[in-house]
Amino acid sequence: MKKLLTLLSAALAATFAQAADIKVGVAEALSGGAAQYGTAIRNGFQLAADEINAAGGINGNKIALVIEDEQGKKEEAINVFKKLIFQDQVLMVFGPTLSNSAQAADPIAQGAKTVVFGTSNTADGITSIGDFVFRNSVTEADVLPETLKMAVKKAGVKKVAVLYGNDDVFTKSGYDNFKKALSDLNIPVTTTETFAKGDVDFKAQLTKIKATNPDAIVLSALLAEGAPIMVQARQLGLNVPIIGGNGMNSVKVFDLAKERAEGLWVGSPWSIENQSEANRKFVVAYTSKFKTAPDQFAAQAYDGLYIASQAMKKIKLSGNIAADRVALRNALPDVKHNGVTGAFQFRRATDKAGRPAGYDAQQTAIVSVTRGGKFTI
Ligand code: 1QQ
Repeated sequence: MKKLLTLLSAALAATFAQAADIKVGVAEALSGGAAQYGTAIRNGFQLAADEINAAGGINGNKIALVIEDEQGKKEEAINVFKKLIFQDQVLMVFGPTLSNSAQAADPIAQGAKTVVFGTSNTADGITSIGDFVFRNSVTEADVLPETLKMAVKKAGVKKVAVLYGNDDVFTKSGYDNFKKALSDLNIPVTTTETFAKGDVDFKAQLTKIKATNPDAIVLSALLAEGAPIMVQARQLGLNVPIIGGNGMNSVKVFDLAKERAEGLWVGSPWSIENQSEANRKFVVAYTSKFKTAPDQFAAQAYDGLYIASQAMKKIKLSGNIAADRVALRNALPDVKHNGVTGAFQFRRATDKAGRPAGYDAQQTAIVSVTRGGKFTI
């Protein structure tokens, strides 16, 4: 009898311990080309979850990350979102890594009245999907004009060639925003060339670009194509600055393009050189846990979980998942956070008809350029 009681109480304790865990879905690209970003993002969430849990969790409840690999593919992102939301019954979902996948999968979360929080989606239109869609990644529309202005000023750029991927939501949106910013700054475009996902040889486009003698190349690409583009440009003697978007803003560019990654201009709120106490602590903790330096993708994810956890602390979890999901959505917009990416708050986005929709990041970007194998400001 005593044995039975002990067993029973152990089982009950396990049940309650589990019930008290707050399940948070993480759907990121952990394999394929986009894993260059997704791995750092997952690490950022893990570090933040460990810290938050060690400090008492969410009013005593632990955050339990449910991590899934969406492979950087639209279809997989949809599958993984369905699993996390309907099967695992997570409180909210972080991800997916690419805007291309977010555009396909976020409507699943919106339809299920579940917060979806992107920490790396920067294309136009993602938060237009609906009022459960949030992001703390600063959009291309906000960052690219700043990057361009700084590169123009510091590198004396008068005319540029444009190169972009025309089959991805993010690279196309980057192109649209570069085009607008170039026209606002009255900078002539010598030629506009395109490529597609999976391309490996960019010499035809780069040869055309070289013939137009630009002062810089404006590049909207993900790393898988962007890094070989930098290598091949330099091989062809095109040593002009390259002005990139969020896709090029990762230390992985040095692994992939080595010394040919020099002269790359990018913008983001986070810099490894930011000496704030929060950031110094983050860089040390991340490096010791993962044996590699963080990048802005890790930093955005880390801040993203802290932002969400503030909203979680404000709501009284009822155990009714539908009610808890709505309560979280309602608590999130007011969160302000001073994290490793600096001061953060949300800004309301609108849908295509101009009606209030989801929430974008309101943050300022820091522009940096690669020199000596580092992003420098
Ligand atoms: C997007 C991006 C990519 C660079 C994310 C990794 O910004 O797809 O929106």
